[in-house]
Amino acid sequence: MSSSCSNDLLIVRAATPASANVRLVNGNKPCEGRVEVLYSGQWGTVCDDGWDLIDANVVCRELNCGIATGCPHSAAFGQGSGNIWLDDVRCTGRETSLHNCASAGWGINNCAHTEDAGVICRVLTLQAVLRVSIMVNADIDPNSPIIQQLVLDEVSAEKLKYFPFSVSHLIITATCHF
Ligand SMILES: [Ca+2]
Ligand SMILES: [Ca+2]
Repeated sequence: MSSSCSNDLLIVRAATPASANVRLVNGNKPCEGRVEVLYSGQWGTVCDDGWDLIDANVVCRELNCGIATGCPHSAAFGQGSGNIWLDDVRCTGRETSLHNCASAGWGINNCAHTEDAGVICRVLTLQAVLRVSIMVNADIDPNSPIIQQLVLDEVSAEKLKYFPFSVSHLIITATCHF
């Protein structure tokens, strides 16, 4: 009367730092490095005075890089050059951008580049398994790319919005009945 099949589809969403205003330089991985902020059209560094995990966490979140596990001081990721834009940074942790955190003021500092601040972020990953059931006519191959894409589109649009965190790997088990 009925038969079924299952397809395992894998969606990989790589964490890619994306922000116009802050960047991480000279890290070994994409989500770590010396913190640089863009202000007045120029990139500059952040002084490590008062630089802590709360501040680093704001940067990690702004970059879609998960949570901060480190806030290294003393130019751990090398010394920058040019402006030292921020000093005595005092984020509350609720800011959506480092630009919104309290500090001594743009360009006001008593620092040298030997004190450049860094961050180490850890990308939160979730392995989510969604079981999707679809109905197809017997003359349609449920393994065809078109059907698989339809399932993916449906899941991407309707289901992913319920995940409040970034999904790095999504395994869809599509069960097909016909
Ligand atoms: Ca601080
Ligand atoms: Ca200072």
